[in-house]
Amino acid sequence: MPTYLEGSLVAGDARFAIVVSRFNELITEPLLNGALDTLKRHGADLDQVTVAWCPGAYELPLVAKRLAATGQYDAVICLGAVIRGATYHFELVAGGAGSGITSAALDTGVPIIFGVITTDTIEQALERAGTKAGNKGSDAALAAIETVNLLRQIDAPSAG
Ligand code: INI
Repeated sequence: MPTYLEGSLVAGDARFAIVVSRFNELITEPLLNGALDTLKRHGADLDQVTVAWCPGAYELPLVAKRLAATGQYDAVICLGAVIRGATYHFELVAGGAGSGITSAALDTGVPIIFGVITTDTIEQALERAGTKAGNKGSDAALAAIETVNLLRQIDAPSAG
């Protein structure tokens, strides 16, 4: 019989930071609201949540890594929107955010969640920011809670 490890979706006492980019704020503000709402509905104390605004998606990894390195957070959620139609250097910004977030998480051992929308058009981005295709900020918050609890399970199998 295998041993299954699964993180619950109960936030409990976990401490979260959110880094959100100002670029495309029309999209990123609803992502932030979705993330906060989901954290709250899963039991997190919003008074313990830190929100850091950064200029653009390209800056997300550094700010997230710095927050993770403080040791004050169990997970850091990165929220941004990179839209190809408006970005000639789309691959550079989106790729930099993605690879930087991966490195930051692996370097610090703290879950750093990729809640960055990458789309061709602003309409597609809006669909993923609380309209017909859900809210990627909310999805990112769920991923943060689940990953924190999964890591706790690995570290101490009776927890999380
Ligand atoms: N930043 C974004 O978050 N999304 C974008 O679509 C975008 N565009 O279009 O360029 C963008 N650029 C800014 C970038 O993230 C940095 O803030 C900037 O290059 C300074 O380092």
